[in-house]
Amino acid sequence: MAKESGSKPKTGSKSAPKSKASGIQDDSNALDDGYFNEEFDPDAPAFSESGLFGLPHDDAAEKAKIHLIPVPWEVTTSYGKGTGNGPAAILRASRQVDLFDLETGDAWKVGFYMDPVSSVWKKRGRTLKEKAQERLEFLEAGEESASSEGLRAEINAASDELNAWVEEQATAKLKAGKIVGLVGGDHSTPFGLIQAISQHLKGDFGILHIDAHADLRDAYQGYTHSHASIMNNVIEKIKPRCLVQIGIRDFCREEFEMSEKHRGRSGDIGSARIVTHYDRSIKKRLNAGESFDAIIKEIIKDLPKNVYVSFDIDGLDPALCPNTGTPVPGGLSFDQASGIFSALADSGKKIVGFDLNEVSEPEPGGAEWDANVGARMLFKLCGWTAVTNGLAERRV
Ligand SMILES: [Mn+2]
Repeated sequence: MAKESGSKPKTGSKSAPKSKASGIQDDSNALDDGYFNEEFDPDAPAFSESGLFGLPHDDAAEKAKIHLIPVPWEVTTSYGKGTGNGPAAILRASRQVDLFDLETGDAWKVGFYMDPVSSVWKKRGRTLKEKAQERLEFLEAGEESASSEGLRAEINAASDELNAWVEEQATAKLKAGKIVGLVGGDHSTPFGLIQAISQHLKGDFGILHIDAHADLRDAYQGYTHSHASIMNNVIEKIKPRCLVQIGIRDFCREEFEMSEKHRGRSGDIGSARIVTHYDRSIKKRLNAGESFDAIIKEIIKDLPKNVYVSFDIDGLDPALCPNTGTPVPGGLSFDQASGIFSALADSGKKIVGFDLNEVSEPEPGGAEWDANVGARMLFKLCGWTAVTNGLAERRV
């Protein structure tokens, strides 16, 4: 049963959770480093002011193994809006998520912690979004003018600053031995995190990119760090060992050609720079009777052991994210997407970091469906990250 936020937690009604009837070795000592005291009841309703997933936040920053950086930024989004408040919406919705998971068991015990949302970046993002809107009006009226060019330069400079800030936050956490994820915001936000992880691993990692869009544009509307250019920037400036894309169904010729140009031979680890698996190609194989599990198993063979997951929620069926910035028909089901993470675990790969982006806040008075799905996907990402790093035991 789902938990209700706002009700009083039943602290002290049970002792600390023990490793339960999972048929696996009791590893509760390995997981319990004191983050969760005896008062914490994982099955009780969450506090309305509690941390991510209703976990307590006293000492959480220090003790939790998985740290998330919220980035309330959507300056370059072009169509819908609301992803700037994604982190706050996900935090609220996350308190409804039950902690015990059929697949990852009690992985939550390693601690999943999200930093407070930066009010400085939130305010700055909001101001710049208005300026981007102003520039769009200039562009729609005709040519780029001196004043619209000034706005473009200002936004590009701010994006560089944001990337530097994210990189600095992430590097500090990596040095403190944390595993780092990021919650957007639009899809431009994880650049600094990917940069930090690349430096931490000396470039030895590949990217698994789940998205409706290829995000391979060489700048979009004049913005170097546009949400539509993230993977182009990552390929050109960070140079991971490879980029494997899943769910792609909305892209332009330039992006198609970039993918073709960089395509390596499938299965040849190291030479495969970009391998794009179009949604249509996967659906055709499913329609012809292949299993999703078999297809995914083959797809992830192109990835090296260290995998960074970049997850745009619009990679899912838009029924699961109707308010995202740029929804596209088609896409993955929730179970297919989380099945990709279990497939990574099956194949002995390690999730070295991740981002979840483009989750939208609810419309005023509307349901928080997008954030609910986003929070549950984030929980799966955190859980499988703990498992693939050997911090928690999977149940099945
Ligand atoms: Mn997208």
